[in-house]
Order: sequence, then C-alpha cells, then structure tokens
Amino acid sequence: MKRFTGSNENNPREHRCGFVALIGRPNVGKSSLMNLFLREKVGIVSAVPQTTRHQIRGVVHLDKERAQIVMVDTPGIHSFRDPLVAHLNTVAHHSLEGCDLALYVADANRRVGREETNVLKFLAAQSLPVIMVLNKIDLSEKYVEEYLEAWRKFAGEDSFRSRLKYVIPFSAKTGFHFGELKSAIVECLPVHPPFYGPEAKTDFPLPLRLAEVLREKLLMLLSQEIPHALAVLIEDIREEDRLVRVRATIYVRTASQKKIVVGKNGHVLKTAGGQARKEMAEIVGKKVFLSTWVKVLKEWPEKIRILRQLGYWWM
Ligand SMILES: Nc1nc2c(ncn2[C@@H]2O[C@H](COP(=O)(O)OP(=O)(O)OP(=O)(O)O)[C@@H](O)[C@H]2O)c(=O)[nH]1
Ligand SMILES: [Mg+2]
Repeated sequence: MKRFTGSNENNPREHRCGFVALIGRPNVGKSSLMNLFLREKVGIVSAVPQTTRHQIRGVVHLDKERAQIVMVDTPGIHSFRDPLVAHLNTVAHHSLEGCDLALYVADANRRVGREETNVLKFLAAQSLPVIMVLNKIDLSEKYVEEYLEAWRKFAGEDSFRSRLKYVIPFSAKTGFHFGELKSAIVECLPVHPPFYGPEAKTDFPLPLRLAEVLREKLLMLLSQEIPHALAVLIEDIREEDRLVRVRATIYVRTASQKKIVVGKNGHVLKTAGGQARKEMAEIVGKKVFLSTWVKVLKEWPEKIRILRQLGYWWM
C-alpha cells in the first residue's frame, strides 16, 4: 500500500477539483460512502441491492485542503438483465465519462464473485486512475488479498502499478480511514478552480430526491422480493406559505405487491409516509404534507414512458 501524502502540501496556493465516480457491485456501500463525505444523506441507502437508480452528484467542499470533490454515485453494476437493469448498468458505465478518478468500491467481507469480476473487467478496460476502497472493514478484512490478486489478474500487473493509485481498507459505517481516503482523492485530482459555488450540495433534482426518500422508507419496511418491483413518482410539489404539499404515486407490478406495500389497515404505507415526511421536511425546509397513491402497473420496468417519468431514462 502506498503512502498517503495529503492534499496540496507542496503548493498550498493550488486548488484541486475534479469528478470522482463511485463504481462497484450493488450493496457494497457506495451511497453510504458518498453521504459520509457530504455529511448529509443525498443518496438513499438500504440493505437490499439495487438501491441507487440514478446518477447522483454530490459536491464535497474541502476549504482547508483547498479542494472540491464532485462525487458521482452510480447504481451498482449487475449481471441480471431487464430494461431497468440494462438502464442501471448504462448509467453506471456512462458515469465514468468526464471523470478524473474512479473509486472502485468493494465489500472486503465478500469473496470476489462473478459480478465482481465483471466490474473489474469493466474498470480494467478504462484508462482512469483508480483508488480501490475495501469497504465494510469494520466487519472483517477477510478478502483484502483476494481483491488485490483479482485486480492483478483482470487488469494486469502493469495497470496494477500505474493506474491503481491507492488501496484503502475503509468503513463508511465507522469512518475508519476517512481522512486517508480524503487525502488520497485530493492528491489524484487535477489542479483546477472549483466547479461549483460554496452553497452547492447536489444537482439531483428535488422531485427525484423526494421520491427516493419515500422509496428508501418503503425498502426498509418491506421484504426482499419487493425492491425491484417498486418505483416512486412525485406527481406534484406545491409550495404554500407554511407547508409544502407533495403528491406521490408508488408503482408496483402486481395486486399482491400492492397489498404488501399498503399493509394491514394501511400500516406500512402510513409508517413509511410518516418517516418520509420528516426527512422531506428537512430537505425542503418546511413542513410537508405527503399524499400517497399505490398503482399496479405490471410492466412498468419495461415501459420507456414510465421510466422517463421516473427519471430513469433520458434518451
Ligand atoms: N457494516 C457496514 N455496513 C455498511 C458499510 N457501508 C455500507 N453498509 C451497509 O451496506 C448496505 C448497502 O449500502 P449502500 O450504501 O446502499 O450500498 P450501494 O453500494 O450504494 O448499493 P446500490 O445502490 O444498491 O448499488 C446498507 O445496509 C449499509 O448500511 C460499512 O462500512 N460497514
Ligand atoms: Mg447506492
């Protein structure tokens, strides 16, 4: 492992700034890592894979280090195939365009499997410098060596030396090696003035951000088979003097899924709605009145129109 030299020690007047893509398999902790850097929850986090469905940019202002990191969170790269998943993979792949650095995030607790190998091969075919972040080190560091070997095998020994800038055991949960990762990222960024003003946090549009908050609360309450079938669309946001009215439609694929999402006597929907309302209020800075509607639309993941409305499709 290489030495961490810290940001702009050599020339304190220089400012560094660049785009950093978070790339990895689903569920390894990419959004958790970004939220830790932003000190705010911008991307939603859950225990089920395929939580992130958008490319989300978050701006990390590091005044002391004279740097600005623009982090680009991406959906985890999958092997599974359907139009939504194909789209998620496309988002992840396109996220590297225009980036200065890739953070390859892996779960140090899990063996390098087939999906991981796909991610490694994809990264190996690029030319960006890479920092390997071996996350969830608070749980164990069992497979650290295996990941290093896998990089050598799939990206080649030369690239291991030239492109892999750092390997950092990390924990997005405890913040272990946060300072080291921060310094390593800054060191890899080009000298450039800030892209964003001091107030900027994210360019993730408000309706999508609010939709994600409600989807996260539902993911937290629901069982494993629902997540892929679930989508949230914010139909309307109306600002009044003292409150903001938000109208949301929750899409599911079958009537039985609707039953689960609504819950007995509406319990699931009420609980998720209540939790989402509080978090939405923090985002909009006003009290939120949230109304929700659950709609069954079997083929929503195949309907380009719906995917477009949901912000999952931009072509
Ligand atoms: N123990 C532990 N859990 C973590 C850590 N980082 C993330 N997690 C958990 O791992 C799960 C997945 O985290 P996410 O941040 O949603 O993962 P992701 O890579 O963004 O997942 P996708 O959006 O599905 O690609 C959540 O339950 C997190 O709380 C960590 O460092 N340690
Ligand atoms: Mg995510």
